[in-house]
Amino acid sequence: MFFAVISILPEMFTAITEYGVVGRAIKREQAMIHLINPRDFTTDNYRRIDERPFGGGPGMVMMAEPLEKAIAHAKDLAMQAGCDLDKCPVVYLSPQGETLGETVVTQMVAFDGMILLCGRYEGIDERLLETYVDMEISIGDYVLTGGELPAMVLMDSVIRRLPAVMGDDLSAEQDSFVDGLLDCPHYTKPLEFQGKAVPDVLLSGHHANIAKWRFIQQVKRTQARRPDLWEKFSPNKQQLKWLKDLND
Ligand code: 4G4
Repeated sequence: MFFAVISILPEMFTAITEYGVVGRAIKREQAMIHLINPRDFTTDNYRRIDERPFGGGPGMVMMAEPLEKAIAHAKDLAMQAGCDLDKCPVVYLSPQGETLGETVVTQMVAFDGMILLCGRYEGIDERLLETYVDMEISIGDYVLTGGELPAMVLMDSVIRRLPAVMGDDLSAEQDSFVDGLLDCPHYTKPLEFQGKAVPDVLLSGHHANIAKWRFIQQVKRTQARRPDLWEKFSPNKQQLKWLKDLND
């Protein structure tokens, strides 16, 4: 999967490109992240990318022209990487966007790639956004100093869902939210910690009972913590049977 990130602080992205599962995916070329600094597309001696807002008021606004050139460069790179531009949307990370959830992430896993536009200051000139932005995404209802952290959150959530990255072992699909429920609890060594034992069923080696127990734990947690998710949950055949046993 292809990513081009347009940001005036490209160094921030080492947080994901050099570490952990995403860092490994990049080394293996399962995901590629191109960093594009709009400052490199300025023409003035000061390399200005921001200006005072028309109409006055506090703060600065990112100017359209360097960003337009940065987007054109990102699209060139996407095509060189073999992307169909219709499957490589320009995504703007902003507090005004659609909230990111596992449903949006699942849609994005099907793209060839994405061009992520990171705003700073008070945001970006509206005319650039109207012309070039295909999707506007928020990672939640809070304000940050820039779109860089949201862009990293988005890339992490998409890259960890690529089948090759998780070794095709379905562990990403079994996670919290992907199947519409919260995750079950997990246990490992030692057998006893702070006087607390590991639930017996997990030591039984009975795989069907373990699967059922984990599902029931997911249900109980979701009902207690996220009634909104429980309301929307639609069980498959097996899960329906387990729920019946629970209520009998
Ligand atoms: C666009 C407009 C995203 C981008 C204004 C970005 C929170 C999120 C930014 C701004 C962001 C989010 C500076 C307010 C950058 N903050 N919730 N900040 N601001 O996804």
